Amino acid sequence: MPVPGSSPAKPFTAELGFASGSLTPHRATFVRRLSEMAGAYGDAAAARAILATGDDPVVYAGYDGDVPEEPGHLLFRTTIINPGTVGSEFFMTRGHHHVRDSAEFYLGMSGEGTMLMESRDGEFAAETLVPSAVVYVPPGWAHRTVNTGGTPLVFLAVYYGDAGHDYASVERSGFSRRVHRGEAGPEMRLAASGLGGAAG
Ligand code: M6P
Ligand code: ZN
Repeated sequence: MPVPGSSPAKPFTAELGFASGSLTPHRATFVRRLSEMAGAYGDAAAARAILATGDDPVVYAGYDGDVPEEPGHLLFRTTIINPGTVGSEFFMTRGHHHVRDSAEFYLGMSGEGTMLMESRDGEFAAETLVPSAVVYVPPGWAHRTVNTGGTPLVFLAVYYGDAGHDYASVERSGFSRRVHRGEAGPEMRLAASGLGGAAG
């Protein structure tokens, strides 16, 4: 049954490039550079130092499936997070809540990473995102994805057409944990402040 108000859409098939993150066909592409999210990183001086060199690295980019952003549809988007760090903190997405609390799932396609998730009452969870892993984000959990490897982290995300992105709460207080490059590998550290309150 068609959902009232939704635009008519015909069945179609899209093709995923598991290594590149390409999506064919796609409705749009997006690119997120460091200058657009420098405040997300714990080490603000390290972010400023990178930008001061005149470099503005692409932290992540992706492709949107050709689906309307309307109730009843499922949006799907690939994301490619480049390898890298700001100070010792790994490259990551801005992270968001959905405007309308609703679930999402991620399929790992290439590379290795960690998904940080935090509920509205401050409960924290982390899941490993690797090829073939399907990570479920329940309604009401903010989510951020971190590339902990040395190659691009590529994944597919599927979410409701009317989920919406709410970045404000994450920008205000961040997540309670950050993922850093440690001597023996990735390390999860308590952030100075987070959605769940002060920690550390
Ligand atoms: C995934 C999905 C998208 C999201 C993207 C980048 O593909 O969760 O909805 O936009 O990651 O994350 P962010 O919007 O937090 O920068
Ligand atoms: Zn989401």
